[in-house]
Amino acid sequence: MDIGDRICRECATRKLHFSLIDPDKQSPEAAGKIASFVESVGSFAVMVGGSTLLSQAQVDATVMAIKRQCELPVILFPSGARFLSRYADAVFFMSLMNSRRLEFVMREQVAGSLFVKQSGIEPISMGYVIVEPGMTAGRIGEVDLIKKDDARSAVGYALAAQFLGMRFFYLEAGSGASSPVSDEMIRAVKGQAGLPVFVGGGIRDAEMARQKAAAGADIIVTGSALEASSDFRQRLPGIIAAIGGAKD
Ligand code: 1GP
Repeated sequence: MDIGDRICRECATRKLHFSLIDPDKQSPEAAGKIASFVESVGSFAVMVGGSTLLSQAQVDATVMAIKRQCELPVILFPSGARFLSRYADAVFFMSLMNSRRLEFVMREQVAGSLFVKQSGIEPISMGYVIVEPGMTAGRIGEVDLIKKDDARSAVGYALAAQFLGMRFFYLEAGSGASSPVSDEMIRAVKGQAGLPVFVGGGIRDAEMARQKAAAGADIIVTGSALEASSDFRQRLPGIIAAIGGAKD
């Protein structure tokens, strides 16, 4: 079964946690150790990506180190075609739907599509939108941020993603956001759209993760805090347990 199918099947019955590792934030070896840790505490997949990557070689080295140290699916979360790695299992083939730049909406996808086909990594289609505060991803992606309280726009993007045939939808507040996407926005999106919803950006503890899952998030993504703080390593099992216990 391919990875997209596995995610769909699993998130039909339970909430999932994905760990985001940014190759720019630590050495490949350290990334491998983080991946081994997140696997041991029940994260479902490792996403690899970031807004400030330097080279494909940097992504390749990080993906290979992760693959050496853990057996979770490794899914690219790319900021551009030049950061794809043939060593990953899959790629979120996503459009940054609320960017003002055609590059991030469609041109980078066109530039990377033949590489994805020839390397055999599995493309998993996703509509990706950035909500206030947006952080680095919002700035670099030249995004017309969705206002925090504008659930109606978020619903519009989610339905557009669904009608365009995308498989997943991602509500992103930006890595390191001071506050995550609101419960109201998640509830509104899940109330209207029929596709699994990722929520990430600024989710730092078990209670926040539980609330987002209870509001309807199917998949919770955490990233930067994991890289920066060993304290978070102690908290990650609690976050994963809280997501697992959450009810919509
Ligand atoms: C960023 O949503 C992810 O794309 C993760 O955000 O680094 O704040 O956990 P954090």
